[in-house]
Amino acid sequence: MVPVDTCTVDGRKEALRRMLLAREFEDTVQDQFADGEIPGFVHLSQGQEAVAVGACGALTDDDYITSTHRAHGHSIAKGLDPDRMLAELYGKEAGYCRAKGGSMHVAALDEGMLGAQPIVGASASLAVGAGLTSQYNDEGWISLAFIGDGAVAEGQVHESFNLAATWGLPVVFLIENNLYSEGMLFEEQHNIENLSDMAASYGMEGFTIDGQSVETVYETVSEARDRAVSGDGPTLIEAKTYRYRGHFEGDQQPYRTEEEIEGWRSERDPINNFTEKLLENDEIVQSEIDGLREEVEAEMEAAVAFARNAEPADLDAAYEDVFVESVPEIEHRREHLAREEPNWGAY
Ligand SMILES: Cc1ncc(C[n+]2csc(CCOP(=O)(O)OP(=O)(O)O)c2C)c(N)n1
Ligand SMILES: [Mg+2]
Repeated sequence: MVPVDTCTVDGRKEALRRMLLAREFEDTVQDQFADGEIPGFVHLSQGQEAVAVGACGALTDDDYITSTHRAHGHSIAKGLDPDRMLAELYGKEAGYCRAKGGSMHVAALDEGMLGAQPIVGASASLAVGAGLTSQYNDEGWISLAFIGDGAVAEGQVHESFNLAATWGLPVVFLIENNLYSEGMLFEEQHNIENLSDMAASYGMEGFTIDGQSVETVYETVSEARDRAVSGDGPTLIEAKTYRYRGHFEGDQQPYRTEEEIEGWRSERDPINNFTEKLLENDEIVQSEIDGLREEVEAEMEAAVAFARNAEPADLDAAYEDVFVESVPEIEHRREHLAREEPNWGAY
């Protein structure tokens, strides 16, 4: 994959391509869900692509992300295969989790995606565990947690901030403040304007940034990554952004107006504004942009064909991957305890 280094022209074009792909992926999911092809429940993130692409672009292939119920954009930005992503959503065996995850639980451990976490706040704790692994084994990679603004009202997120800061873990906490938590407005849930102000109380660096600018997100996360790998601990970043669709597909959205949504779409769209900037700076020409759009459309058409034609999930496999069969370290400990303390099981 071409790196998303927004400090170079090629990197900026790649950032645009990935944002277009993330948008096309979700537009496709929106349509296929409406047509009844995708079962279950979906949460879309059109409008938030600059956060996903800027952040994942600043990571290496060895770094991990953790995500929320709104994870499609993050997964695509991390480089997951749209075919297997869509197959997962379609309930097919070829999906990343053999359809056991669906939209809200996609995980691809080999590709740096530790999992979408619909338990609000859990993405933070999971990233802390990963960061501890990297630090403990001196492995040099970092973890980045995508967290919603609503999740910042969860206790486990604060425990995660505290542990990561106290232990100096190589973690980046990236709050996507899309101004809503389900139907609750940001100001109904928080009494401060910038969530990154919380960083100081944990002894972390904190930044509030424009989440509609892929370059700003890329630069801020790159610096946070540098701090993390240098042993300078975690960073708390709040990226202000906006989702165009409802909390979930089907949400009637009584809590906001069509004008508000259109205002963000027409004035603050991360893809349109970035495209205009590249055109103004003579870094891209319109035919190239059209070509990129056609490329991602074709990629998603192929993904739909792949997902439709893939084998349905194997129902007999439902109980596989549920219980751990044997973990040598645990077996060893169990034997040791049984020898040393025959009654240990009674506790
Ligand atoms: C622990 C927990 N509490 C409540 C919910 C129900 N719930 C699902 S998404 C959501 C809102 C999350 O808002 P935010 O963190 O801002 O993320 P966004 O949906 O805006 O991406 C809530 C309350 C849940 N899934 N888990
Ligand atoms: Mg939110």
